[in-house]
Amino acid sequence: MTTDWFEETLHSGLRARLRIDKLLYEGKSEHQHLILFENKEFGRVLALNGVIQTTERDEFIYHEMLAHVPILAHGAAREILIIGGGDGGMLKEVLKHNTVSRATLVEIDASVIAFSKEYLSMICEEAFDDPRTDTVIADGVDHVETTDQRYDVIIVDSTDPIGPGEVLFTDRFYAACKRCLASNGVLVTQNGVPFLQGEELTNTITTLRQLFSDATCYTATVPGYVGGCMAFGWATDNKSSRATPLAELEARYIAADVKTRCYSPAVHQAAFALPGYIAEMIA
Ligand code: AG3
Repeated sequence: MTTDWFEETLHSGLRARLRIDKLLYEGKSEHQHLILFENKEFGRVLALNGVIQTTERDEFIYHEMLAHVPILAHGAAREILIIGGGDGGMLKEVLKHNTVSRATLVEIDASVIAFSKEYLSMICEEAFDDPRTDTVIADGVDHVETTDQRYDVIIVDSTDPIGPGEVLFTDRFYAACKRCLASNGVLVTQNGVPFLQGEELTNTITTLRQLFSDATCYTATVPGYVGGCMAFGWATDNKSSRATPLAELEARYIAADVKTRCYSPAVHQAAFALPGYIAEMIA
């Protein structure tokens, strides 16, 4: 019997391999190549164009840290926009806040959503059926450039800047996000693993600093994204969001009554303490 391995092809000098214990799906959509398999350590693993997007076992770390940090720092977020995130994991976290009145998810690839409902229901749960969910199949850049809606929090749950995700790392896109943020709005972005993708982080934060009065990044370690911690971009014109005192975050967290396994107010604050090599990248 031969053993099949999935090899991630994201980084040029590093190849991570995960054993394919059971292949559940493999195919091509209009936009990308999809593979879903079962792995002993990670459970179900979804990769797009050869890059791991989410796994059953560690998705909570990434989704909780990109959803609850901006929402609880904002303190009164009602309108949320998710760009990408077709697996529904981010949507599920956002909807845990009953103060959220609408979550708009803009995904370019309808097949990822259909696919996730079928094979990744443990990740998206009932999120796509929530009455507060507005699913839009469209180009993320077009949406932020043309929508009349204003959002309190925008979460860019993108792929890496290759293929369809590339435009979500441009000056044009970030400026358009700013256009549709409400006052006091917060933008957060998926920015890769700084140890291996430092240039990406430098470029994003440099651009965000030109657009917003407060722009930085915070980090979380997600085991399925190899190469060290992940960086998340943070941008807002309300400097006090990032400075929200711990006691206030705790009060908001308790009031929100969200169940989390990674996020806590203390983890939230600590995530903004940057290791020197990352601070240097965005200096
Ligand atoms: N999208 C982020 C995947 C980033 C992987 N990048 C990497 N390993 N550098 C995740 C979508 C989950 N909703």
